[in-house]
Amino acid sequence: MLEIKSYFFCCLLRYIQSLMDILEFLEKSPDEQSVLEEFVNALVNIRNRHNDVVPTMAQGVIEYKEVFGQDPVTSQNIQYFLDRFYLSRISIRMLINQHTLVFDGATNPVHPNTIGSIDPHCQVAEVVKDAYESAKMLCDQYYLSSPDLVLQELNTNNRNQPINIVYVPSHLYHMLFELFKNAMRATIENNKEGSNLPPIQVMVAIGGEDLTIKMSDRGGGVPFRKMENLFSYMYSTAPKPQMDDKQRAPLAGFGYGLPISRLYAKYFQGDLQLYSMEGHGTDAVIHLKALSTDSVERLPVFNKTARRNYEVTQGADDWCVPSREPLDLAVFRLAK
Ligand code: W6P
Repeated sequence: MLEIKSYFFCCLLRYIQSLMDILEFLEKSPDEQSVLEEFVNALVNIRNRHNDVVPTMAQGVIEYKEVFGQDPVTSQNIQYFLDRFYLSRISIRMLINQHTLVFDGATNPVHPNTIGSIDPHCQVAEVVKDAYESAKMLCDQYYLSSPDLVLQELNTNNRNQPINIVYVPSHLYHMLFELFKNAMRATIENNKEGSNLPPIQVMVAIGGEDLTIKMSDRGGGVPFRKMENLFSYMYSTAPKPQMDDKQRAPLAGFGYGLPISRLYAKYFQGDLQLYSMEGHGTDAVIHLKALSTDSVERLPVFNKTARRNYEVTQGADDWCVPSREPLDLAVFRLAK
């Protein structure tokens, strides 16, 4: 038990340290240049201190499972806590990044028009291509082939203009990279013998309210019963596979890529959803706000409702026949 808690306590101690680092500045004058520089250094220090929070928490969940096993109630509680915890983390790190970049004074030579990490004209298709190329590189390394990309843009608002929105390109890249890795792995695993891999199709559309990105693969899909697990912190963590060769890291399949990508989408009032047709393939859809006035920060608050979520122990399921592995499949697997 002590060992399990140590991962979480380790994180907690670091948050206390960071709070104390910040409180130091209460007595200092923001008008002094040296204090401003010190503050930026403190922020950089804090950011680095918390770099590995996600893998550390994941390790805690893995060890919890080894001792107590996994059950739907615990899974739901962990889901509730980590979704809110990681959304807060996305927010505070965005704020730190923004401060350090803006107070650094230098413009980004590659993207001179960005304001901190925000691009007022983020060209969505360009980010799609970048994320595709990075995932393709990993895929080629691991599988020695990769599916093509078919990218289509529908700008009904402004014909012939590349679709662009005010957004944080690194967030969009993070989501797309994660989706591409999953789509590529499914495509290859489902077309083992075939030399003609079906391409991954991406459609970008913008309307009056929404910007939507749909990524379709023909990777055979995921059974409906298992869809929820793709976003589960408890069910999607497995011990890190032993990698003898760093060059051949598996493409996806462990870690928190999908749930955290969904949080990035939700952070600016969007969402990320998966629709699958088992036997065919999967559509991953990122919904974002087209208008910057709608893209406001979405943050968890700690109020009575939140407190109740931590206090009340969930009752038993009130539906008969719990969803489980189909029996014949389980028997089939044992027979194999
Ligand atoms: C799959 C599973 C998945 C997750 C996320 C994105 C695409 C896909 N395709 O088969």
